[in-house]
Amino acid sequence: MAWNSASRAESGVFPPGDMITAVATAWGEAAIAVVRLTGGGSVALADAFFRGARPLSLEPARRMALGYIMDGGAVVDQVLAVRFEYGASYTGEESAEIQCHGGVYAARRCLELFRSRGARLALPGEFTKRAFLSGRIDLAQAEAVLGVVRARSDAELASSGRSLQGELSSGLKGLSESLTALRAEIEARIDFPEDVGDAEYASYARVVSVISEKTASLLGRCRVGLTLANGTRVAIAGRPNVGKSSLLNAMLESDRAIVTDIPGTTRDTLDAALIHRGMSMTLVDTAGMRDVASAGAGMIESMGVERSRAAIEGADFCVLVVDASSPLEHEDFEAARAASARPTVLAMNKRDLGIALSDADAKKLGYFMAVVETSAPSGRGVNGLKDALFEAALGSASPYDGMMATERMVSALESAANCMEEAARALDEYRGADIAGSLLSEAAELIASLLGEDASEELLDAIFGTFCIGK
Ligand SMILES: Nc1nc2c(ncn2[C@@H]2O[C@H](COP(=O)(O)OP(=O)(O)O)[C@@H](O)[C@H]2O)c(=O)[nH]1
Ligand SMILES: [Mg+2]
Repeated sequence: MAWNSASRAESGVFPPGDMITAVATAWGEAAIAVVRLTGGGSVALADAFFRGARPLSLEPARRMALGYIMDGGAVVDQVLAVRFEYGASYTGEESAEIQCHGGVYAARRCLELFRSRGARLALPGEFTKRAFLSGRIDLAQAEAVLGVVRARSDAELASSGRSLQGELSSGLKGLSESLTALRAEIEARIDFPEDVGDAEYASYARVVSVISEKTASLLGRCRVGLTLANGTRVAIAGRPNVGKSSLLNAMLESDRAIVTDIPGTTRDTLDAALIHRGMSMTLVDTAGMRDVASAGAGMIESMGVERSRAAIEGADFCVLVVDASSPLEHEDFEAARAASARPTVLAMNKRDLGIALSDADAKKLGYFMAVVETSAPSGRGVNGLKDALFEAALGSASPYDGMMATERMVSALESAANCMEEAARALDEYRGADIAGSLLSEAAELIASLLGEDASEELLDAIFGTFCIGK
């Protein structure tokens, strides 16, 4: 079944009495726990258990009232309760929220009382889904809610905040309106092909290129938001003893990995999280590429080498570490070959011990996005290495330009951009306004889908199913 704003409004969204409830705060010991209740009849239901100076239904909306949750004659907890009116709540429905004392038990009892009188336990993301279905927020904003919940840095929070406040939505709406207007103009002329001359084609093409540019800029900002949300995975590769684990520790500013001068110390991969300039990275220390056959390595070590390869393949980027103070060895080339599976930054480590490697040597190893000189124990060059990785992931974009977006949004925007490009080509080649018109209409539909217009139940379930219960 498909939803759109018209059918939502006509159907009144939900049958009265479809009330859902959940504990909205994390389970565990805490100062307070919030129980949420939404749907027609929520306030009357809360009133069945709330005892304050007056019933909650007689309290002004959105004002906290002190009272008790009662189970028959017994006090469950002293609470603060608040009611929200239809059209002025998170979900858009009549709602109530109860703040119990923290810990799990009081909130759970309150939840059970609500369930005993007809509210059912909310599904993951169901409150936000209702906010979407009641037309309070669009799909781009709903997905941004999840971004806010999961944010790990200021930049991520800011990018989610921008999408939540509707910056992405209004960009998308603008694109969709321009596309629809242009398509209408083109289609109005299709029945009179003799009226569509060079001048018309050229003017349509100009409009398409303006819309394309706006799409590209929005897409760029969404890619930044997506990269921020996903974080980036960086494998640290190189032959044994070049200082991979030391570099990882220096980047983290903590002794996470074991460092020794015995080659082959790191035998398994190790993941560590780092946030640099608002972007979260997962650094993966690897065992080091060793020529397993000739080095007479044991079985554990050769498994480590296999895992290193897998770690590189599972990463977005690679740091190839070499010992800058000694000539390249066979195993450096081995490691460089493995690293070349991903865009790579070269770290010329042990710079403090002198420099034995030339630019020509570096070139022999392959192509690198950047070359950085480091000496891990002193931390020299380590910030430059982080910057190089940051730029590899985000290019010249500022993380503070990002707008929270999901994989689905970015790929739909990419497809829309492709449609526009093809439409522009069709117009350039005078291949017929009808082709351009239908490509533009496809682009408009893709963009509208991001706002959730005519979204299928399956898509909504897939999106909201990733939320937590109570959100
Ligand atoms: N002088 C110097 N020693 C380093 C540097 N980086 C690592 N080392 C030393 O090199 C040895 C091997 O380092 P480690 O990080 O375990 O290398 P891995 O096998 O590549 O992980 C240790 O003794 C480190 O202290 C560096 O930049 N300068
Ligand atoms: Mg190591």
